[in-house]
Amino acid sequence: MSIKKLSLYFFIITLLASVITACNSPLFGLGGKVDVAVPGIKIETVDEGSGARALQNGDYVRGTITLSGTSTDDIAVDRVTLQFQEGSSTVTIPATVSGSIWKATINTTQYSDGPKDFIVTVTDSAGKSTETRFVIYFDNKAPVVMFTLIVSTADYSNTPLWNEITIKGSAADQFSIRKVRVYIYRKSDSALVYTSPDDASIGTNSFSVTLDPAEYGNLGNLAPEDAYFAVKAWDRSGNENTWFYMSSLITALDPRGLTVEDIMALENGTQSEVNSINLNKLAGTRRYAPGLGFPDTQMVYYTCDQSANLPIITVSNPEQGKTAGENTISKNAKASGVVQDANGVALVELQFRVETSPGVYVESAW
Ligand SMILES: [Ca+2]
Ligand SMILES: [Ca+2]
Repeated sequence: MSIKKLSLYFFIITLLASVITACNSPLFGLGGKVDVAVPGIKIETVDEGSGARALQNGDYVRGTITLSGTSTDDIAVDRVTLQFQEGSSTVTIPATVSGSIWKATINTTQYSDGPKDFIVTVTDSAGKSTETRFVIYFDNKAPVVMFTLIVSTADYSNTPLWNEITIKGSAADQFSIRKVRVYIYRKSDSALVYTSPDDASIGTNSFSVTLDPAEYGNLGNLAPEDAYFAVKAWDRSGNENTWFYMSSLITALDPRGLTVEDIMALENGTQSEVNSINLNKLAGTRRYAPGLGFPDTQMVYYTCDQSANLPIITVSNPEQGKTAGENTISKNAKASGVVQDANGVALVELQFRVETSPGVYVESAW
């Protein structure tokens, strides 16, 4: 064997040895598969305790939430973590990973309300990572609602209420209001007689409803009747107010009154006093819907009395040209008249009485 041939063999052996050594290098995964791809991560749903729904970027959430999504990798996902800023510190929440699904549960009440920029990071078994970001708002504060007006539209009185009534008010939230509903209950049995539409058609930040007696249960139609009024507002994350305010009770504390935003500032503690009213004074004016265990003094009710809204009947003299005092009536006499009512007339019935002999009367049927 020549020297040249020997050196060639040596070179081949060296190359084979280096290939065998390379099999133990980190470039090769178990079973010989190479981890070449970065892992994938998706955020998909949020569950606030009533079932998972698709998470939209910029969603509003409250209470304890479970965020969930999928993670993928060519070899194996090692971990998924979520992070957001709380003031100047970073909150890190590890997700549980099961197959391709990851889940993380967060009690949002432990953090401040506001927008949270989430970074979700997935790391694979080779240490490669990918992140995705989204924003959700934590909102655990209920909206503030105030009635500014409950009056009879015709005369702007609120005792008694009759005919068309106008109900106005305003609502506020540190983020935004989703809907407002006005309720009217009969006081005698707390039966709900009116609920405003559930489609925000009555407005949100300021609301206004005008109702005919038929729309509020014909309350006070036969005899004066009391009615409770209540109002509820929902914010975007679903918080509801448990009490509401009356502007008239607040102006009784200070004639300058408060806007619904002032009330919110006092309730949320961003202001301690507005127009000489602090939270303690304000809390004394809170009012509640019936059925929550509060006494009448902490509810809002007015008397409804439709007697100011009776039909107006005008009957003409049946014997034209003669006064009623003449006490005579011809064979062809006709009684006619006019009935007027602001809300329309449902039925007109007539009865007459004839004196057949002195002191003896015969009445017609109705
Ligand atoms: Ca990988
Ligand atoms: Ca809120």
